[in-house]
Amino acid sequence: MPGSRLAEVRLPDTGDSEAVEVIELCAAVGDQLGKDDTVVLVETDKATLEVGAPSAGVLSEIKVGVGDQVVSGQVIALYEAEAEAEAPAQSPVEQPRKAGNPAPKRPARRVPQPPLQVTEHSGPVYAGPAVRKLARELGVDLGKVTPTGARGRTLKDDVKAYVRGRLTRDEPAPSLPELPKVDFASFGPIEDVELSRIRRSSARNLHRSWVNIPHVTHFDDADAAVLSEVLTSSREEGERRGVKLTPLALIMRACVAALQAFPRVNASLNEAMTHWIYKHYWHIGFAVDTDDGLLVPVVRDADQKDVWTLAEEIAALAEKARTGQLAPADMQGGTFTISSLGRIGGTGFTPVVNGPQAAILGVSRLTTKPQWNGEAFVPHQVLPLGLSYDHRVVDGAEAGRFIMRLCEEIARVGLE
Ligand code: CAO
Repeated sequence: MPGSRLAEVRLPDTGDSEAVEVIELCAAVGDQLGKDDTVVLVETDKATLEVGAPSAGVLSEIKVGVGDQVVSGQVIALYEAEAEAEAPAQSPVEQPRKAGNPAPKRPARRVPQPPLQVTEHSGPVYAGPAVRKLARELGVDLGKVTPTGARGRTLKDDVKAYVRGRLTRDEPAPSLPELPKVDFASFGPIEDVELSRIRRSSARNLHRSWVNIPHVTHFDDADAAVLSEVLTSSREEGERRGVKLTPLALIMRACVAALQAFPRVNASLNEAMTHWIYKHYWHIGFAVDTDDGLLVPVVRDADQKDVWTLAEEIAALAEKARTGQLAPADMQGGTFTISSLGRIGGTGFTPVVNGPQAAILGVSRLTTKPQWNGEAFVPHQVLPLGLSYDHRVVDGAEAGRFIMRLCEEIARVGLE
């Protein structure tokens, strides 16, 4: 192409130290690309990323195929960049695509994604090379493994779960009875709506946590008089700072103090269940309710931030979650999670632990309850809490002490 030059499309920093898988080729050689038009889709554990052309041009070579594992910085494709475009070496920021939303404009031609292998056992097996390598090493027939990945893909965890199941076959099998299949349409009109990627991913994560983690939930009410007072008295300062203080920032601050006093609640069990991994950092995740499902961004180093900074970061991350802008790194490394349904309502609930974390705090609506003061019932403002924890990591008594401490921290929370 006269006046053009060969430029590269590289995989940007995915925030993942491991390779990620190419799940779709969205353009073909010869296609005219606009700036940021998607060339391939890659999938990390948490999100799907579109890798786009940094500038307009004509695609001349795609260096990867569906199922390939690629790493940050790797050249994905080459294209003849148009002369007027000042093309940087790589697209500056790749945003995860909000599931359910249409992809940005891209060339009409799409390369179909074939099944990677067909086995004689149970139909097509969709699995990447790393999964296949693991299966080969362990002598596992992938056709016998139940896939739990998006669109029926077999994941490494599925292979490991299959092997674990085989090894413990002589012991009482943790087999799950299947729910009955019901022909709903035979009882009345139905609508069949596909789940968004986020919903499918959170369904898998919740199921994995639920079946792997022995959950116990401990309930208590924290005295919320001071917390309410702080929220009211901080309004003016919040307006000055341009930050709205919500209960979550104060609760997060209190959680960090309690977690520091009870390090096991911030720990995880290793895979072999022989060691506790104590984390000397306090990265706190919080559940965000979005139109496309549940997302859990993480406030890093929450122990080093005052409540105003926490409030600012919570608001920014929640906004990113709701607009489909969270990067994988925003959702990684959490050591404890808070699920706050306070603004919605409810008197209590049992959140599901975000494994391999040890515990999750469910926060319900601030309310006023009668409390006996020795002579009479007096109104008492409380914040209802439900701490679900992995009973393999945290003992019941320890969880009880943790939540007592958390209640004390909430009862004296301040603006420091
Ligand atoms: N009790 C009473 N009111 C509460 C409250 C509580 N426990 N928590 C928050 N509120 C109030 C705030 O004070 C604020 O009130 P005003 O508008 O009158 O000032 C209002 O609710 C809105 O707060 P918010 O939601 O904007 O801010 P937040 O920091 O408390 O929460 C976030 C942020 C992202 C956690 C929340 O918006 C959200 O998405 N929650 C849903 C989480 C969820 O889906 N969990 C279920 C997961 S399954 O385990």
